Amino acid sequence: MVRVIVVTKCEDVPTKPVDDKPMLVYWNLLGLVQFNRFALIQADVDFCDVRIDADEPSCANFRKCWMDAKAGALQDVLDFPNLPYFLDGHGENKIALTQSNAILRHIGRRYNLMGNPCKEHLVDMIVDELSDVESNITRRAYAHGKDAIASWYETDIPDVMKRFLPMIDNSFLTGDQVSIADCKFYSFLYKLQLIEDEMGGPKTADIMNDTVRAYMQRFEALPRIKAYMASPDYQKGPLNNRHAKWGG
Ligand SMILES: N[C@@H](CCC(=O)N[C@@H](CS)C(=O)NCC(=O)O)C(=O)O
Repeated sequence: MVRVIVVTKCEDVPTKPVDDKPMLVYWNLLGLVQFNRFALIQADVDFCDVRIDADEPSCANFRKCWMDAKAGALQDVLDFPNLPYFLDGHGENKIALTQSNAILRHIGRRYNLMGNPCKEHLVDMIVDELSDVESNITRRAYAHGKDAIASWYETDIPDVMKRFLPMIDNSFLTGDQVSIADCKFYSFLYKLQLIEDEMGGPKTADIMNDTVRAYMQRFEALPRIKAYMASPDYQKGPLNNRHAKWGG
């Protein structure tokens, strides 16, 4: 079960779990958090999905709510204050984590979402590989905009997908069991789909092909993911903050 909380005031940025529920905190967007939300949902964790509203880029308070909390109360809570962050437990059992992949791995280990135990090394590798690839989208979205993303998509993505395709033929990435790598990969494919839609449909031969579509449907058909996606708690966008040149 998920409880969504939208935060607009610095003092509401969480410094500890509320009602003993784990808290996943990020901007009010998908960016580096959608895959962590999927992982918590698939693991059936009762958690708070805290979304900090950055406000309008033109306003004096833009991102201020977060920046004030980061410079203030969170200094003693997080070793490396950043977004996203994840809080769970108290006292000796306290977890306070930043780095989206560290959070994802923590969820994977704690809630048995690492897939087949013989393939955990592949899960680790895929998660980091996807971060490298996705950083191309983020960088271009904030610094350049739509055309730069479209041309990167056309030149680089066919080769990226060629490497993933053999892994997803009739299965999840590392076999029959879904893992955190699938949460991250689905969220990556979701971004590719947005890019294609933005480009007015597929311009590059066969990236979102039958195998990819079947894989996405396999993930979407997981009962908890399916129920989540049909609920008002599921966030479809935006991808980026409002000051981005694309996806904001
Ligand atoms: N490598 C970090 C990157 C974190 C990051 O760049 N966070 C951005 C949002 S995508 C942010 O706005 N952080 C808040 C800050 O820099 O104060 C991760 O994967 O979590």
